[in-house]
Amino acid sequence: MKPTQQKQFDKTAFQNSVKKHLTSTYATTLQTATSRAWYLAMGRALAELTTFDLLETEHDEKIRHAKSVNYLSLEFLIGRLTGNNLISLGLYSQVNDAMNELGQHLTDLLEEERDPSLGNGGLGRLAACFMDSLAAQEFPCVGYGLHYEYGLFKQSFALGRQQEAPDAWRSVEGYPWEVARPNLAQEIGFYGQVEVYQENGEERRRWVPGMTVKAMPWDMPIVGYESDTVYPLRLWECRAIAPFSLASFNNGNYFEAQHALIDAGNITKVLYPNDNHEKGKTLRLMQQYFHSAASVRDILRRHEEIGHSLESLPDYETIQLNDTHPTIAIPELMRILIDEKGLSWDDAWRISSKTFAYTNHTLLPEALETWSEALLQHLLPRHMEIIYQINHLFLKEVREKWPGDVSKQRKLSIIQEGFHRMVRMANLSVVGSYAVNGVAALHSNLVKRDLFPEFHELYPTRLQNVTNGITPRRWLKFCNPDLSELITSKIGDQWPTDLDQLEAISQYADDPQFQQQFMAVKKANKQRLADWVESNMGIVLDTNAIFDVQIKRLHEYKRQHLNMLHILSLYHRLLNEPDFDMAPRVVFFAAKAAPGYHLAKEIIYALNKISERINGDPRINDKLKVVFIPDYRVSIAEIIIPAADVSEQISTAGKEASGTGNMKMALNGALTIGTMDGANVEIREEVGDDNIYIFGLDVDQVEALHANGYNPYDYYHADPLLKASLELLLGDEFTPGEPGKLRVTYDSLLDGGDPYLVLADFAAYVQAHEAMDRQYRDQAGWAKKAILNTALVGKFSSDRSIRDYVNNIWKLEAVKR
Ligand code: 26W
Repeated sequence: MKPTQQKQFDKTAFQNSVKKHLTSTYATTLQTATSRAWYLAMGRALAELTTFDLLETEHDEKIRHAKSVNYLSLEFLIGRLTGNNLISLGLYSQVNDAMNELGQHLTDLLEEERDPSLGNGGLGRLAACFMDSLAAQEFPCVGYGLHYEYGLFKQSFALGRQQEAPDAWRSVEGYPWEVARPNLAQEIGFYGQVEVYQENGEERRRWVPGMTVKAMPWDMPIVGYESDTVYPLRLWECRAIAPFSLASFNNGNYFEAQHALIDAGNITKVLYPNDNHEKGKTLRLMQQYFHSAASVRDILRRHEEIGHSLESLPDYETIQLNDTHPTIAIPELMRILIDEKGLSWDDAWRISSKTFAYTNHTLLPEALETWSEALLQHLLPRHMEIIYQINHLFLKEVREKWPGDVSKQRKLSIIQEGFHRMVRMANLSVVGSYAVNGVAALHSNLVKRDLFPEFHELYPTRLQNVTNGITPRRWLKFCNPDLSELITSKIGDQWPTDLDQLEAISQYADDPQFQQQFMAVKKANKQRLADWVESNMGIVLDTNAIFDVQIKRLHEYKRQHLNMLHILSLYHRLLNEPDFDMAPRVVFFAAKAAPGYHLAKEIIYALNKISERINGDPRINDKLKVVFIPDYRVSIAEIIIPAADVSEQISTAGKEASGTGNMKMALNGALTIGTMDGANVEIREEVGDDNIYIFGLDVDQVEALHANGYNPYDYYHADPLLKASLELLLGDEFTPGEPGKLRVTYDSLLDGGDPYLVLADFAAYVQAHEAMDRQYRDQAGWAKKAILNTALVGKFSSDRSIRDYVNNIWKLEAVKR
């Protein structure tokens, strides 16, 4: 608990601060201020408290001299901060009262905050949960990311098709929680050439950039739950160097080729919206280097400011690479140590290779980053030299291990040979890191078996597993206050920092009164979601129906189209089988598609069209509804997740590294229907086979089916329900008067070869849903399973994930202030 902070809260001073910000920061009056102005002023007043603690934490001698983790990520999908920070500060009810006295409703003000959507999906949200767990457990840390002017695009639908609009999350007023740190700004170079010169009879090299920009840090406060510790999430913004470099202007460099065309302000203008698909764009590589270079310099500044030697860097700082996006930090640190600090190659490599660790988040080949050697050479000429040298020394090791085996060298080389030579960032990450981890047990095993088998032979202790987790503060305590209260009434209030305690709830799983209370909470959460849907989309829902939820990025491997086929099968049976009965069901989707991912956008279109038709079809008697919620983001997830009865986790086995939405919904009492993929495997281990609906091919069966030559038509011809469901996509059932408008999805599943085996898993999926449908009609039995899901998923707290990193990889200690 945080008695000091609570005692220190001075209501009158706080209210005065809010009023002062209203007038002097936002130039309005108490009488005329809008809700938005009240929210902003309240945010600034609260941020004053956290900025104070941020600086106290930064200057704390114990923390300065302890080992820290630096979490480098191009994405931090933090979501709204105000409500969450109020809970962490332990000030929710006091601020609620203080604002009430000013005539404002806290819940309304919280709705005024725009989500900072500075991430695409799982990887970015994981980074945000990890920051929360680091601060909560008081592990010294800094998150390093980018201060995008525009986050992930806003999604809307026009005639069922996805439209993208820029996401100006800071609006014109700026974001109240961020604080500029101009004293910590850095200069970052690009382009130019490498100069060779002599010093003390030795040949040395230095990079002379052709273009220099400024990295301006903004700190977001990460407030430790019920502690005074506030660690920074430091986001770099790119600015032109003012006014501009006169020297380079004069010698003609300034307007050299494309350098001048790329305005410095472009570098952090917008988050790339690709998820699991790498595009090789120059500006993206510039973002990556800009982020890595600014962060590495800041880490070295902190290290050297307290007087530590460079040799001791790995004893005080560890750098976690969130996928390969920040991997250029490895050659950047090498370059600084050798060229700027004068260390030998061997000394620099010893330091660097004990400092970096790398997390792999995906096995999809199209997501593994490679950069063109020519592009790297042009943009970062000195880094390219260093990569060659790393590769040269590494290939020597490979030759010693496998003498004469050229194929091994070709496969493991950091440089991929060919007409266009490419730099493989994953290989560079493995070679340059002291630890590499996957994000769920199954995934980590596949990393060893399929992705990096030779690396695993070469470095048998390097590859590890850390199963992902989610923060129970945001994903239960904050988003589901009624369930949190019910839990606390039974087992006390310590579970948010020790989620394994939830297991004690399982003793009530058979208790009719508790079952009834648990389901009443679920019902209220379903009503909250139904109200949102009615007022924002005009669709009326029955909260007695099964709320069946699939919320995640739109991707073929996640198989939203398998879910679509299930909906089509239900629709077909409702219309054609007089005896068919089903519990009423609402199927929810929320998903953004990468703007250039054509098939994903067609699937969204098809789902919207299907929804329109089914929801308005009187023949099916409201038995089935389909709701595609637009603009999926953290704040809407906070409404959907507590309301889910069924959690759809139906990726092709072997494709979803972990998933984290699966954990969030199970924690909030949803039953999972899922494949043996990612963390589903471990969720099943925890909740038990009776409390989860596992179906379909496993990894080995998927592999065997592909090896034997998969033909989707075999399934199409053999299964009349599948055939009928698919054929609904061909006519004009959902696009009246315009037949064939949904055939892109149909074609991908048949002539397109169905690469993710949707047809092969269809029958098993339908069966699993039938079993759930039967179970739902026995509400007591359902309640028991739902309760056991909440009770038995304590393992998936990100506090546990962070402790795994701390104990097995980072080796650092908590520091209490
Ligand atoms: C360069 C293009 C690109 C962009 C993003 C490639 C890859 C990514 C991410 C690694 C994709 C991603 O978010 N992966 C997800 O990471 C989560 C956190 O570990 C996992 O839970 C998800 O299973 C995984 O898909």
